Amino acid sequence: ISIEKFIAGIPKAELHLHIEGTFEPELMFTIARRNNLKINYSNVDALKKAYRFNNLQEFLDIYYAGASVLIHEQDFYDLTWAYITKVNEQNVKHVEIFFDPQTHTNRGISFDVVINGIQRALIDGQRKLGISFRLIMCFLRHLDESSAFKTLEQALPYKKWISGVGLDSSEVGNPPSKFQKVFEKAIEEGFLTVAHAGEEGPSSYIWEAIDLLKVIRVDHGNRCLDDDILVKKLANLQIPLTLCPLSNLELKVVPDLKEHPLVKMMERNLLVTINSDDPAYFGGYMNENYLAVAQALHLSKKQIVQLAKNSFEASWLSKPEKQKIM
Ligand code: ES4
Ligand code: ZN
Repeated sequence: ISIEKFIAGIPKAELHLHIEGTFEPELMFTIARRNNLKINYSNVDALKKAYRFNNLQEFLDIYYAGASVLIHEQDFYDLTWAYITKVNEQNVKHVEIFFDPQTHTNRGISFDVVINGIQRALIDGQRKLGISFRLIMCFLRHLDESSAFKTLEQALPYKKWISGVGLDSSEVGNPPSKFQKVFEKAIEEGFLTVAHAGEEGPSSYIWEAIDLLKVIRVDHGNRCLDDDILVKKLANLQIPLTLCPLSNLELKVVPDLKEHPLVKMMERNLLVTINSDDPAYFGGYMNENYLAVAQALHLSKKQIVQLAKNSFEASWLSKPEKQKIM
């Protein structure tokens, strides 16, 4: 059995996925046209050619521009449903997805429109395809604390749909400490917490995410290997890291997948998982991410199975739900 088929056959969970990052160029043009909006590129091929990034910020500029054609609830439904059908083909059984409300509310789209479209597609995915899900609301860290507080207020009526809050966007210069009070309030309101940390930022940002934001999972966390005490803490507490190999390659977080820290992390007993981050922009969904690291790092079948097991272990499914799937 080929490594491709082996990976495709294993049930997997996706824990680090920005729904706005699943916006495929073809769907982007379709939705732009029906909303009478112009895209800065003349066609799908021209748009795809722009997907070459030297760092996180160059990607974010294009990602926010792409998301700006999403206007109606049906647009958010179509975006999410396209992702769900894609993961269904890849034997992904459970997804925990991020959405960025401020990307939309800042251009006049109401919070309700965004969450209603996403939630309805997730419910359909559960009913029709048996894919379970959690929804995580991310604050944009390049915006200020008061904007994050306002977003948290808007989320309160939807508490039963939102399992947790996260932190994404431009990392360097926007440390977790900037959002300590917002996360404190979110925890009081019953949300779980995660944060992007140590993608481009230093290992001290991972410490802040754990100590100040009380995160129970770290998104990326690549830079933790710079700090031996931090590695021991993450391993002892089995705080999961949601790694995104093709994202790291495309954003030049690693120069080559052969340099990816995944195996070093496994050797240090860290609970690491493989995820796709923004698959429409980085050239691969879950199976492509697994395959790319399996080939670059010569992973054994045992290691691949371990990574898939980790994805359920690190998920927010309840114990009985985990036992049913794993
Ligand atoms: C993101 Cl790869 C990445 N890093 C930080 N913020 C993000 N938002 C969407 N993708
Ligand atoms: Zn991310």
